[in-house]
Amino acid sequence: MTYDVINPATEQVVQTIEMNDAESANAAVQRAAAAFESWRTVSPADRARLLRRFADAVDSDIENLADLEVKEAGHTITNARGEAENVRDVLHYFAGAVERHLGDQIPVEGGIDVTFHEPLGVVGIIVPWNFPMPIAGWGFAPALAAGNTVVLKPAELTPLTAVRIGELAREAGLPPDVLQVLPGKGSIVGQAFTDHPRVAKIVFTGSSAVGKKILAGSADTMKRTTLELGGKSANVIFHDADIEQAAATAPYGVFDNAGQDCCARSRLLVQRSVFDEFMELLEPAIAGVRVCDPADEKSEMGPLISAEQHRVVSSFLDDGADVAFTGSAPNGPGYWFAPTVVIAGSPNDRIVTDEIFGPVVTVLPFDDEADAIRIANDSIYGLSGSIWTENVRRGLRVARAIDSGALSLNSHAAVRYNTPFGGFKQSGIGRELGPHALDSFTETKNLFIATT
Ligand code: TXE
Repeated sequence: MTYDVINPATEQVVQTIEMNDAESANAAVQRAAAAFESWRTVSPADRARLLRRFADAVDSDIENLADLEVKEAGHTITNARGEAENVRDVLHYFAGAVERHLGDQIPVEGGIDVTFHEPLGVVGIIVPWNFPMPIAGWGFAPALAAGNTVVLKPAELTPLTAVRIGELAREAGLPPDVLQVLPGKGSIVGQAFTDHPRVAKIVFTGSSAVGKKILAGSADTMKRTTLELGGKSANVIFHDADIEQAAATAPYGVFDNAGQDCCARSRLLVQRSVFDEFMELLEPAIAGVRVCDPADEKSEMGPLISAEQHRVVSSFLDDGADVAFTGSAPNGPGYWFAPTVVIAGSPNDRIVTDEIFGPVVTVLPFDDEADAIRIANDSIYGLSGSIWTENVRRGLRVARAIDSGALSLNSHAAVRYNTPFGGFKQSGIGRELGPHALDSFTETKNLFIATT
């Protein structure tokens, strides 16, 4: 079976790719299980050396990878370069981390007690289309560093960068079958990973619906899971914020990657006393977002990923949404959608509660700090969010009170390879990245050694 990868900015076919079936997915898992037996015995220092060579190979291919990301995902060229660099950096980070992943020596009676971090085995990584390169790297870099082997399924819409990264791994000298990239359908290849008894862990980023399916499907063989799912994060603007900066940056907190970002601050909470002032500043900021050909160095926002995603995002405005203002976007071809600001009606409206995954932000006024915290937490999700205030005490108080995994104060930057990332509530289970990520790719083994 083949699949046409479409450029979302032009609607032209970029490449036709061969899809794996369940049989080839199962065979790949068996090969990965065989490769694990030798990869687990490679010393951490030698694994680190190979991962650094892999990072160097990615580094020499950044322009090519970025070009593929622009074509298959519609990312702006500047973002796409940053995403390829992120794969390089995350490989270096976990190459460095694995030799510092220390066990414990615990005082006990009658002997010595020590702990080891043992690799899990085969890790299945299922990647979405919104950030194909970094999300793949956040899974395979710690998994490989810890001594696991990996089977990785990119999203149907965006397999090209993953396939190229798999080639770079081999060119850099990673042993065969240690990292296998298998384009295919979620319901076939992704499902095969979940069903296969030799897969020890699934790392999944995608919709909450599929995440729940994977969690249920993993129960039978007790697979470990890391799930990074949807979000409906809040950007909270207090009256004592730097209002100009908060308004100038608000578009980038939600419209990055055309809003197809699980961290998108798609609920804009503005204190009533500064509401009008803020909205007056927001309108020109939204108008200023440069939505154009993502290959253009000046582009700040590309198209949506597909005609289907365009239909889904448009449907949120079909229910009579109160649109305050919009930015601009090119006409077709391409799945373009102008940045759109909507004033919230009822807190139960779909546009307020559901992840839209497009460039639509809903504005909600609030009265005081308690009200802001209540609204921010009124969601089944808890992934990201921003708080804007010049009052440090307030900022810290509110940050502790919001049930969310990756917050920022007076900033929208919340995701870094060296800090933990993941969600509260239905935004997922577990944390990726940061100093503790290797824990979730290993089992702790305790050994007691008798001395008497
Ligand atoms: O996601 P899916 P879709 C949200 C976002 C978006 C919606 C739908 O709201 O509009 O989900 O996107 C694989 N077993 N997010 O349909 O289906 C699939 O092939 C195993 C948020 O693209 O969850 C792909 O590789 N795998 C999110 C991956 O799962 C299966 C990012 C994600 O696809 C499978 C993406 C199955 N049964 C979408 N079915 C985020 N957290 O950033 C599908 N897949």
